[in-house]
Amino acid sequence: MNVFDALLQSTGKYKAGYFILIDPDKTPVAQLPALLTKAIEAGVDAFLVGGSLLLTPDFDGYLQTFKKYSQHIPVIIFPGGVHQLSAYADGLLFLSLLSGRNAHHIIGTQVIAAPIIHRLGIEPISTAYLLVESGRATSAEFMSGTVPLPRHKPEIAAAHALAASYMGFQTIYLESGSGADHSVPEEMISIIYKSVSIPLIVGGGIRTPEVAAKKVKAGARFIVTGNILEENKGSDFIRSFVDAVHNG
Ligand code: 1GP
Repeated sequence: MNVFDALLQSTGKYKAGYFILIDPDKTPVAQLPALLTKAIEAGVDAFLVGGSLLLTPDFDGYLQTFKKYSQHIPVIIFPGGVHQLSAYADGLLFLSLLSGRNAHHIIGTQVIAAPIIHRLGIEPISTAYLLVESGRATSAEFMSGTVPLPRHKPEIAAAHALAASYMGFQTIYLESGSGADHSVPEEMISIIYKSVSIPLIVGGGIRTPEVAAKKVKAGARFIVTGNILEENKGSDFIRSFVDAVHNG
């Protein structure tokens, strides 16, 4: 079974699955053993690895260490660009920035990446990436040079989600951006959830288990947090997120 289907199955007994995003530029390789052990003990469902810049050299080496400590938990690349590809992951989010109107980020980068992904033999998880306005400009917004979806226009977001579903994407990632002031509004998640049957990943600016649970109640199938766990939180903190996401 492929990685994404296996994840849907392994988290099927919960309301939603919980992913932790680890940015190699913020988490040095030496911190991985302790962080991953803690996260696995707490019950996370998958690790996402990537960042907007990736200044850390030797992405392969980073992922090799990652895989050494990730045990049975899937490691999925969340790439900020074609330089973030590696054979030492279980899969990658094959992102298309459908909320933007920059063809390079909708199909250009994907054409460059596809033959490399094929050669590396990692599983691409076709993902419609929808950036949502969240207060101050986020890295994803700035780096992609695109205008995010207006946060108070859920019907526009829902139209994008429907288009993504008709285009055959496996999943939709509703993204407020790393460290966002405001997370994706529940109203938007809920309208999209009612419009499409493909699973929704929701991330960006989620800082408490209570907020994570609200996203799950609104229809998120997977929750992603990044920044909050880079602040050296203990396993009890991670477990409180796991519980909130699993139980909604
Ligand atoms: C960013 O959705 C992820 O791409 C996670 O965001 O770092 O704000 O949790 P945070």
